[in-house]
Amino acid sequence: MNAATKSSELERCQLQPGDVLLVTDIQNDFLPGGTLAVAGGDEVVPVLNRYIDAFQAQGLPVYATRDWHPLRHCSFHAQGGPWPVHCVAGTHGADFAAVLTLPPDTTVISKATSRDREAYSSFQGTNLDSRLREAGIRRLFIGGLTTDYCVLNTVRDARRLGYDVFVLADAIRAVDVRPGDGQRAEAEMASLGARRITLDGLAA
Ligand code: VGL
Ligand code: ZN
Repeated sequence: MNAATKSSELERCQLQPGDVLLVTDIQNDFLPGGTLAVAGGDEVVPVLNRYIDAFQAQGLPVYATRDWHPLRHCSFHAQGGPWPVHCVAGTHGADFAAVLTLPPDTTVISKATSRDREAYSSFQGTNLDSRLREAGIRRLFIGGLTTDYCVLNTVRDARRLGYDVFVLADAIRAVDVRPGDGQRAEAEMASLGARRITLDGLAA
């Protein structure tokens, strides 16, 4: 158990209609062996599979986001950006991890698809908000990669847009470019009113 999940502020919660699971960027390039591997990124996959089972068991929807960059995306080193080449659309590195058990009816949201624009939030430049509204979604359960970029920025937008947010504290990992970035991101999300749960906190 990592330091984050030891926090006392974990909640319990019962899944209900209007809930959605948002599986964030579980793509080969963010996992060990990938070009932008996140430490422990593989550890969240079996946990997310259990969240997927829990949502499926209740007939609740699962959405999966993916970083989906064109070649020469502005975020890549050769273009002056902060990152190595990663998650180029249509490549193996951009594929969802094979061990992730996404349901066949998963809604896939691709982000950061324009060459000259970075988008860490899954709401930015996508139709995620309208998809969720059309589906009557009120509460967003978000896990995946990375705590300090996509998860953080998606939670910021979700709270601004009025969604209730639960961060899956046992199913996120940070890039931690600067040590402590992941911890600071978790603190900011909590300050924005995002609640934290773990698998144990999901009532059957
Ligand atoms: C992300 C780094 C680079 C993310 C995307 O989705 O968290 N992080 N590109
Ligand atoms: Zn990216």
